Amino acid sequence: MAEVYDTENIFAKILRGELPCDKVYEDEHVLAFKDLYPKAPVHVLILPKRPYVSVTDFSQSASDAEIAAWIRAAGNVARELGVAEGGYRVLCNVGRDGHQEVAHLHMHLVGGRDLGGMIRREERQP
Ligand code: DGP
Repeated sequence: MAEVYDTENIFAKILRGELPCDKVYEDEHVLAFKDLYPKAPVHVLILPKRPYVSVTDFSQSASDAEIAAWIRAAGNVARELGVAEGGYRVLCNVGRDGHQEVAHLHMHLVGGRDLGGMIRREERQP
């Protein structure tokens, strides 16, 4: 089933120019801007401009050009912001278990410090 896109989500408003953002990259298919609540010295959100909820519908419905632009944008942002050499992390939160807060697909690109291990281990029962 196709995911229902809420046109009033906060990133839709940013993409329409109704709310401001601190833009770091833009092309025909992609907009990237700084996360308002950064978790590291570099924390950028990279969005396709068209309305996709998550990787799930993007991977099914986006054009090859959109998919290529999105991942190329990540590399461009990493190089531009100086984290390509030291390393960084890209991730997408999806849905409930992924704790996705904003229902417009976005890739987080974080870096500028040692990011530690990837995911907290599940607490073991005694
Ligand atoms: P996620 O859990 O993957 O949906 O993360 C959403 C991120 O969006 C979170 O790191 C905080 C960020 N964020 C929320 N509202 C705004 C906003 O209005 N502007 C910007 N730049 N970032 C926002």
